Amino acid sequence: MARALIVIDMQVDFCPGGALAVAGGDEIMAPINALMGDFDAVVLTQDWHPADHASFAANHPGADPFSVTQMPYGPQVLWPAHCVIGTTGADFHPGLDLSRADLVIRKGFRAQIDSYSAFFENDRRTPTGLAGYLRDRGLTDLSFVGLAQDFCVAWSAIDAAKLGFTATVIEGATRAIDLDGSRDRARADMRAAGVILE
Ligand code: VGL
Ligand code: ZN
Repeated sequence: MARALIVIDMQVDFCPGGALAVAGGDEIMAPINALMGDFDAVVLTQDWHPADHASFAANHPGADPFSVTQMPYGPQVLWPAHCVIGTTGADFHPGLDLSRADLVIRKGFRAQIDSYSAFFENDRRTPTGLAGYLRDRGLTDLSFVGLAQDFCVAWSAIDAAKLGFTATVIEGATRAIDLDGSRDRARADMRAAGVILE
């Protein structure tokens, strides 16, 4: 049984001062770096959106950031523009140790569809390819850390459990956006899906 640490979206825009800052996002850099040595593999995800991405409120005239719209694939929160391809905000936070990463997987690069999960885009059907990579390497036991606990971390961990991986979220190495109770909901959804919260 080989173990992978999946580090979700530790990028400039999700840390204090960034376009979609998660409170305390920078506090988890050191704990995440310290965890890397305990695993057989380290995978980083990188939220990676074109400027015309459909998840940006600015691309929906009259819509406020953090409002919800209907997409062909279901409800979608409209975010402030963030992690735009080629901008500093899309870079990994300078405090993150990149030297141990075996794989960087980018997600959200299609303009018409968001991708919270590291495994499937928000239509819940389009795979990112990560499951195949992990299975090919025999990495069956996955621990999730990073940002944001109630969106990309939760969706990734729930998909991992559904796909048959052992999925753990190391809560002390995550921080949440907490939009209208989304943190509590995400924790309940993760538990219901068989994700271990530790
Ligand atoms: C995320 C909202 C939009 C995340 C990414 O990393 O949790 N949240 N894009
Ligand atoms: Zn995003």
